[in-house]
Amino acid sequence: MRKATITRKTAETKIEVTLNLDGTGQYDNRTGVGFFDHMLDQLSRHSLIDLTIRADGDLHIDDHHTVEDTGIAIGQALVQALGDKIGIRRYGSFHLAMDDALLRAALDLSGRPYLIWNVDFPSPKIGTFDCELVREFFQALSTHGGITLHVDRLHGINSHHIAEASFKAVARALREAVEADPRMSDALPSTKGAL
Ligand SMILES: [Mn+2]
Repeated sequence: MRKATITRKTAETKIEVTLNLDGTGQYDNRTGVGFFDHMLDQLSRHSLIDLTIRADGDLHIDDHHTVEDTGIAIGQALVQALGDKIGIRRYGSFHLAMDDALLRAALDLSGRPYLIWNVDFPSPKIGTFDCELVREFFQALSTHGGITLHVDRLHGINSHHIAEASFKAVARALREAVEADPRMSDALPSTKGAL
């Protein structure tokens, strides 16, 4: 079973992530940051990766450590659940439209972290949530998940829609990349012999 649980504890946050790559998009995410929970729910729902997250972070400072460290823990859980990556599609991409927002995500589960983040927000905040933390989350996910990740905002005038469409676009791309490719059977999708 492609499942993993990661527990990560620092002086700033205590985070537990459980995920199942072969799930149905069931989620139970509680980080103490409402908008971020809403985004994590989208990530699960649209990737079909079951996701349970409990985060207890230093929110009296701000949301930064909690959001970043949750990204780290999800990335680590992905690596553990993917294991040897035998038989997966490896690549995924998606154009996601949400009202005014059009986001494109393209990713490679290459083991090589690389983030291209071409997403500007028209406002600095969504409610009390700092928009710049969306990039921090995906930077942490890319780095610790070993993911080459490109995200581009092609259109968008509403920050909530732009953020949400970015999570949904990455979710759909991730769904494709982690899936088993029936033509790949038990082969590794690389000519290098390792991913
Ligand atoms: Mn929403």
